[in-house]
Amino acid sequence: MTIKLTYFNLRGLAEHTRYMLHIAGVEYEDNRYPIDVANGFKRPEFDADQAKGVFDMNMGRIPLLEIDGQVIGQSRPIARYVARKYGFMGDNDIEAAQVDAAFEHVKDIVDAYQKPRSITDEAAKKEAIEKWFSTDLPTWYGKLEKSLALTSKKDGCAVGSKLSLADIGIYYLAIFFFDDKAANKAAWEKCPKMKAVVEAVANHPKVKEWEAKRPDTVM
Ligand SMILES: N[C@@H](CCC(=O)N[C@@H](CS)C(=O)NCC(=O)O)C(=O)O
Repeated sequence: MTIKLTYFNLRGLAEHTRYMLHIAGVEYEDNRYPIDVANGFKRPEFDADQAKGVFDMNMGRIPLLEIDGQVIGQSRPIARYVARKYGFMGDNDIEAAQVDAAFEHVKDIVDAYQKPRSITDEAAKKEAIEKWFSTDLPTWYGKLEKSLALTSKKDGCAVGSKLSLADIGIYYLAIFFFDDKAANKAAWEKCPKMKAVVEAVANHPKVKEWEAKRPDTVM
């Protein structure tokens, strides 16, 4: 089987999948389009292929996953496909749905952050972002914590008793997603279940190996 994951040379929307493929020891082509983030996100090679229709299956966008020439679009269906195929969806159908739900909880938090982030007035934005990290995010994490208490069967696992896509999603949110990493950490460190998940993923030997090996990118 040949597997090719296409995205920019960024973590972005492909990294959950890259973590799982690396942890599972799957051989795949990690195809990365160059992108110059510092200069207005220029990506001439991507633009040329987009114009040629290379990404038409995915409405002109990436990531794309190709398995023996068959193409899947959309980052979350790609992540779920890989999670199902390589054992990151829990131990049964209920756990699979719970993993999926926890992955959506994380997305809800990410989506909620877009509101303060997109305020155009600079002073109002600063105030809203301060409130986000001091009040809103701790509230979200408190809710996530209560949910994990009901789905986790082992310390360090969001759902059931094995590493899942939910753990990868929570870890990514805790470590890489927010610009203000210190304020984010101050919030999740107060949530023991979430903290245990973050630490379990961070200390996974294959996660450490991937983070040491992967290209160093700004996002
Ligand atoms: N909902 C899609 C969004 C995909 C998306 O917006 N990809 C961006 C890169 S992060 C893209 O390819 N944009 C096309 C462009 O910039 O022209 C997903 O999660 O995969």
